[in-house]
Amino acid sequence: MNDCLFCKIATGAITADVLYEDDEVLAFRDIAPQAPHHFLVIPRRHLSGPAAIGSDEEQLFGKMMRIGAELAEKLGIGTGFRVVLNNGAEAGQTVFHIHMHILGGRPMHWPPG
Ligand code: D5M
Repeated sequence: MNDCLFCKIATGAITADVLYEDDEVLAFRDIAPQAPHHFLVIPRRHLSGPAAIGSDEEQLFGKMMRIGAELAEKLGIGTGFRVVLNNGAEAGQTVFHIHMHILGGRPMHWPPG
């Protein structure tokens, strides 16, 4: 998708503070962190959001979760981190390329806002 911000990050057209990358998945620090550690895990391939996950993406989504958890461990927040996926504007999604938020390094509260 030509106008997708995270597709541009995935191709390197826009720079990001990349924590992990391979041929399918990329993880980078969120530009507006909501916790001491806040990064995003995305697939390189464009997918609009969680509701667009089909059976073809099940393995990829599991991989995104594994990479997020491994990075959390590496950053020292492996015992306490939050995973957030927003689906749709009503839920607070602002970038319509699926991304898994991983946040940690401070106490988390429930319910989330
Ligand atoms: O979250 C979208 C997230 O994307 C939000 O936390 C800011 C982050 N963001 C936006 N632009 C950038 C760039 N250029 N680098 C890193 N992070 C970015 P949502 O769930 O859609 O509300």
